[in-house]
Amino acid sequence: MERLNVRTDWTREEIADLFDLPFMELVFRAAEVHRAHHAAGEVQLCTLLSIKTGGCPEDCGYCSQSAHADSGVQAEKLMDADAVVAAAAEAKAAGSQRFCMGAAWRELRDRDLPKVCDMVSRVSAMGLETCMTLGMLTDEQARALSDAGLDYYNHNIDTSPEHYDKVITTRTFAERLDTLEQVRKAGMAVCCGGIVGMGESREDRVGFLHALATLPRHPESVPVNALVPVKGTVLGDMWGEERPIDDIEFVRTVAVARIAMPASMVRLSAGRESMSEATQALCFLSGANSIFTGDKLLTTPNAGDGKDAALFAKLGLKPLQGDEPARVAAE
Ligand code: SAM
Ligand code: DTB
Ligand code: SF4
Repeated sequence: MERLNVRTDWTREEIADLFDLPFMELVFRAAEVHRAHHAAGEVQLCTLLSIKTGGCPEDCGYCSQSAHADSGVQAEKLMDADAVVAAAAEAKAAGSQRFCMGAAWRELRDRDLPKVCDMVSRVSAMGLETCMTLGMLTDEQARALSDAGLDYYNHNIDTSPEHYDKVITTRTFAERLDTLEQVRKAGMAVCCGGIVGMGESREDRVGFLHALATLPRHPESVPVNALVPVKGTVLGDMWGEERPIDDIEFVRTVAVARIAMPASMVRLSAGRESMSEATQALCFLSGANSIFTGDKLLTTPNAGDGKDAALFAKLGLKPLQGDEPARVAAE
């Protein structure tokens, strides 16, 4: 077992072999790795806020906020910092430990930098772990966000290098890796994951987790999203209400992520709303230890605090009580 052994030299075959394990064996091993590195009964609560919604020039085939989609999501301006701080206070009062702010941008513009830095420093001063996802960053922008106190930057690779071009054409896989490097250089922790259920193959899910687990340093936070099909997006229209992945294969993906990246937080992200309690329980058993709470993600509905509190009570889970947010030394 990979107890206390964080490796970045995984081969694709090793990742594929994990996926191929009998399901019970895979879940058992993932649970063992999880217990060796984390408090198994604790799950981090995160709140997500869309600080700038819609009108994005990118063509990500899953996204309701792409200007290429016909999803009905209206383009809005960047929110006022006061309104963001008020939403963060509500999130904290509801028990959230982490506050994630997302903007529908291809890249951050310098003219918006002071405003987003103001949001970061004020939310951070409330004792919340902070994360932002604003698209591509220059190295100066990454440094400014880090100096403002941003703990994590989210930038997903989304899928395998091979499947990537079938989902997004306006930004390359290599550009995603460049942005992650800027984030690392500026000393912020990395939040990086992707989406399953976009019509990718098992081999693509292997390639996706292999790409993450062989980064020079594992992302401290790994969101695993299940596609939320949105009408008017390429993928939403292709798959309708039905996700082309079954629950057991989704749990396998979470379990392999846990084994391959033992020390990372694995976030059961978008898609929980349409997941049974039993499937979510299997994800927690397999090492998922973070969720988005509240009744909305960025533009789509989420399970909601009431449902989550009931699920936690049923499963005997407790919200993670974090200490200091994870900061990493600049490289
Ligand atoms: N615009 C920024 C960017 O993409 O870099 C940040 C916001 S973007 C909405 C963040 C991530 O949310 C995407 O990379 C994708 O993994 C996930 N996401 C977006 N729409 C989704 C959907 N319909 N279902 C599941 N995950 C989704
Ligand atoms: C991530 O990987 N998932 C979150 C967060 N990072 C920004 C976003 C999920 C978005 C789901 C679709 C929506 O609500 O628009
Ligand atoms: Fe834009 Fe991000 Fe949506 Fe892609 S995922 S269209 S970059 S908001």
